[in-house]
Amino acid sequence: MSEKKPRPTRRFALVGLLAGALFFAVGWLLAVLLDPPAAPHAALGATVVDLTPPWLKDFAVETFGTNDKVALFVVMGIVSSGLAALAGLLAGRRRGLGVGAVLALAALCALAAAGRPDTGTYAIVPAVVAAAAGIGALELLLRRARPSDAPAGSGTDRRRFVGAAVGIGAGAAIAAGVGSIVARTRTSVESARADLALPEPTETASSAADELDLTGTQVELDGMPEYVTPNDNFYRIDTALSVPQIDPSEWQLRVHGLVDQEITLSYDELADAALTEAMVTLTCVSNPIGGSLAGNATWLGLPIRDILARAGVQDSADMVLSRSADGWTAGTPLEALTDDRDSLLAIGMNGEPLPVEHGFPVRMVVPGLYGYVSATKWVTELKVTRFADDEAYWTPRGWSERGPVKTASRVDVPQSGATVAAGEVRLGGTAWAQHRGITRVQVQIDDGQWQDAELASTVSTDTWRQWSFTWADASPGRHAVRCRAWDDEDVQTAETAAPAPNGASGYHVISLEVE
Ligand SMILES: Nc1nc2c(c(=O)[nH]1)N[C@H]1C(S)=C(S)[C@@H](COP(=O)(O)O)O[C@H]1N2
Ligand SMILES: [Mo]
Repeated sequence: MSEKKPRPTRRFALVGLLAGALFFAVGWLLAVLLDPPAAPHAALGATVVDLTPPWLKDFAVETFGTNDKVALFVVMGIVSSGLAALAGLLAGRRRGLGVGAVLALAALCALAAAGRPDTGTYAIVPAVVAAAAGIGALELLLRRARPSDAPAGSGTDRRRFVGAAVGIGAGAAIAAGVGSIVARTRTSVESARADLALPEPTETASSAADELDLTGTQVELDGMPEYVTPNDNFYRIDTALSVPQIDPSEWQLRVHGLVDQEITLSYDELADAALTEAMVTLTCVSNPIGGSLAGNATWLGLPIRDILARAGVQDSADMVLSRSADGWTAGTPLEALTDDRDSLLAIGMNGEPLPVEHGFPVRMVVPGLYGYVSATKWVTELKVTRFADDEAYWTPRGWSERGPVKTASRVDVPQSGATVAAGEVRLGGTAWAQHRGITRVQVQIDDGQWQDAELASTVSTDTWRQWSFTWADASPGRHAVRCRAWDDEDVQTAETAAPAPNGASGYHVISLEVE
C-alpha cells in the first residue's frame, strides 16, 4: 500500500519564482542585444511610472527623494515575487494555470514594450523568447516537483527537484549576469562624453555682471550647501528608468510645428554656434518645503531664442513642446524662450559636458520655471505649438499646465532636530525666486518678531541666494525657527500647499533643542 504524499506547497511556490526569474533574465539578455528599453522589467517599470498618479509620484519623491527609482524596483520586485509564487501554487493544481500566467505576463510585457516611444521593431521579441524560456522552466520544474512513485522518505524526489531548481536558478543568474556585462559595454556613451571638449562661451550672461563673480556668495557655516552645486551632487529627477544613451554624433534636434521653416540641428552645429554661459538654479515642482530638490550650476549652451528665430515662429503659437529621446515632453510658454532671459539648449554643466543622467548630450534650461515644464533632458525635438492644441507629459497626470517657480526659502543650518549650546547660535539657509530675485530674508524664533537675515551675494536673479542670521541669546529648551523670503515684489506666501499640482508653499520651520 503506498502512503499518500502531501502536496508540496513550498516547492510549487519556488517553481513559480524560478520560472519568473528565468523569464525576466532571458528577456533582459535578449533586450540588451536587440533593444535595451524593450527588456520586460524595463518596459513594465516605465509603464508603471507613466501610470503613476500625481499623489503617488509626490509620495514617492517625498519619501525616497532621488532614490525613487530604486524604491520602484524594490516594490516591483516584491510584488512580482509574490505573484510568481502564487502562479506557481496555481500551476501545482493545474498545469494550464501556470502556462496561462506566463503567457499573460509575456503579453503584458510585450504590450508595454511595443508602447514605449523609445523601442524599435524588435520590441516584443524579448518578451516572446522569455515566455518560451519561462514555460520550459515551468514544465520541467512541475514534473520534478510532483511526488513520484519512489518510496516516501527515500530522498529521490527531493534530489530530482533540487537538481532542476538549481539548474534553472543558475541559468537565470547567468543570463542576468551576462546581460549586465554586455549592457555596460554596449550602451554606454560615457566614452563619447569623455572624448568631447567643450567650446568656449562667446558670451557670459548675467544680469548682475559681465563675469560670473562668486565673491561673497557662500555663507561660511558648517553644513551649508555649496553655492555652486557639484555635478555629482546635483539632484536628479526624471521618469527614465534606464538613462537614454545618445551618441552626440547621432544626435539631432528637430524644430517644427508653427514655424516658417523646419530646422534640423546637429551637435557639431550647436557646439560651433555662438554659445552663452549662464548660472541658473533649477528646482523641481515636487520639492517639499525645506527639501533639497534644487541645484545651482553654470550652463553652457545656445540661447533657444536664436534657434526659434532661425525657424521663424508664427503668431498663433504660445507654447513649445519639447520632447526627449525617450518620449517625455514638457510644455514651455513661448515667451519664456523668446524674451531676454538665458533659456538655453545646454551642452555644458559646470565646465564639463552634461553628465549622462543630466541630459547628455543636450538639455533645456529655462530660468524661472520648474523643471517639469521646461528642463527637458536628452532633448531631440522642439514643436512650436499652442497650449490649446498640445499637452505635455505631466499635464494629463494632474500637474498644472504652467509651472512658474514659487518664491521659497529654507533653513539649512542647523538641521532640524539638532541640539545646540545656549547663547549665540548661527543660522544659515537658502532662498530662491528664479528670474525675479531674492531681495530679503527674515527669521522668526518661536512666536517672536520677524528679523532680517543677512543676505550673501548672488550672481544673478536667476540663481538662489544664501542667508545667515545670528541668534544672539538662545535660551535652554525647545525652539521653533522659521524663515521667509521676498522676491522683487512680495513676501513668499505663508499659505501651505502640497507640491501637486503646481509647487509646495508655506514657511519652512525647524525645531532646535538648546541646552
Ligand atoms: N527627458 C526628461 N527630462 C526631464 C524630466 C524627465 O522626466 N525626462 N524631468 C524634469 C524634471 S521634473 C526636473 S525637476 C528636471 C530635473 O533635472 P536634473 O535631473 O538635471 O536635476 O528635469 C526635467 N527634465
Ligand atoms: Mo521636477
